[in-house]
Amino acid sequence: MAEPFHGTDLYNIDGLLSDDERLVRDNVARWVDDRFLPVIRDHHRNGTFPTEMSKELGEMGLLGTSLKGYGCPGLSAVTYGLAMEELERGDSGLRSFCSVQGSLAMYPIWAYGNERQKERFLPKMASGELIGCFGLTEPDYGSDPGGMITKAVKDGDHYVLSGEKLWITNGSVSDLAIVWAKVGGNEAANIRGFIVEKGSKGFSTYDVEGKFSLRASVTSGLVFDEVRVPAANLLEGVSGLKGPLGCLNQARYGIAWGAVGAGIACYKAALDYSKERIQFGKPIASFQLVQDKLAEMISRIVQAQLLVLQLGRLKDAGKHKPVQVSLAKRNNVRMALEIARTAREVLGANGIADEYPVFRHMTNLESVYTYEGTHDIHTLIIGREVTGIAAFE
Ligand code: TGC
Ligand code: FAD
Repeated sequence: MAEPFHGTDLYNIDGLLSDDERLVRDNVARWVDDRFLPVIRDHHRNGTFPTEMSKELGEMGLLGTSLKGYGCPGLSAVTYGLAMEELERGDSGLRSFCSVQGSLAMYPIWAYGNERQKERFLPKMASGELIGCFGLTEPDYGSDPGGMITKAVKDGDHYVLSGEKLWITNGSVSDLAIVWAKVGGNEAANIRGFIVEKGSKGFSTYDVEGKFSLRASVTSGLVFDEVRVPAANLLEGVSGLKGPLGCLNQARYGIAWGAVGAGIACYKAALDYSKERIQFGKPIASFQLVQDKLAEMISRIVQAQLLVLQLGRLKDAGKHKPVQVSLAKRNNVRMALEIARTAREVLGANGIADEYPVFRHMTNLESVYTYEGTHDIHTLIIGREVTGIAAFE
């Protein structure tokens, strides 16, 4: 069994981790190397995700990693982040699967649901027996989810749900969807969350075809044609946009770590390749221009690792703020995307072939740059924090 690659640790960041944190990270790293990397190329070519691996992910504690109780592992935020970094070293689609399950489908039940809902759904979701998705984005409302038009009308002991959600990760393979809809008027304050179960009459899904990015991830549309959802499936504990945004804080945190993994995969591919590829009679690694690229990549990775580690420590101490999550997501995803593009250049023509992971990561990262709040939306969140002036409209 190969040892996990730690060749980016120029700053002994390993020494800042506890034994338990390293243990979980190394176990996830081995699983990614032994179980996931051998199959990802075919899944990427075929546009499929190995959903059957969900139970293995559950056994490793990667579904709802930092949630406590109800069969969830209750591990630290840093441990969760390290695990996401290793998963995304495999593929952004793998980290997406776990982000959506843990942070966007389980978290709202855990944070806003009642005891009955938690006991009914969370243990089976933690084990990977039940899969969930998160329906916030609509065809006409992406960055501005407060404008959503999906609505839920109370009718006796049910709500009748009508509308459509688009770009929903895991949508068509999910047993349940967390769906955000307005009850009453058009104000964002009326947004409520519902657990919509697969098989509900009037609830259908379709898959987005022709994706060039996140090919090894299921992306779907959800259609609600007067779906009768039992009132018992309302998430009672929250109303307004802060419900879904609270979930996004968790998922964006995981992405900030995950992007480091994608960056490391591309850096390692470029480093290895540059030592083996001979041009003008020498390994290309001996040319100053190539070393400049490698030095830039490793510098950016170290900075990103230190950023998320400090964010994780703040989160574990209960002292982090959403704007810090925005800053880390924005910084680290751009870092990873730029590293992927540079690594592609170092690999020359081989950079566009799927024998190497670089182009796959590069195209994946285009989605990661856009979802969970686009790069520019996070710019505006930071801008609002530092100026006190919102520039969204
Ligand atoms: P704004 O006035 O700022 O806030 C409305 C209410 O929400 C509260 N709030 C937050 N609460 C928790 N966490 C946060 N990060 C929060 N940010 C704001 C706020 O306090 C307020 O509460 P209250 O009590 O006063 O009502 O809202 P706004 O309409 O101005 O919007 C702000 C904006 C643009 C930043 C927000 O809409 C936004 O973040 N837009 C981006 C949308 C987005 O990220 N969508 C992601 C969809 S899910 C996804 O992409 C999954 S990909 C999954 C994968 O495969 O990994
Ligand atoms: P738009 O909001 O239309 O933005 C288009 C461009 O305009 C962007 O560059 C944006 O930055 C810019 N822009 C928008 N508003 C402003 C502004 N005020 N100021 C300056 N620039 C602005 N959503 C879910 O709910 N659940 C999921 O599971 C999910 N999974 C996804 C998986 C994939 C593969 C992808 C690609 C998306 C997924 N999404 C999901 C949707 C994702 O969150 C949205 O794509 C994202 O929020 C952006 O919305 P949009 O695509 O409609 O872009």
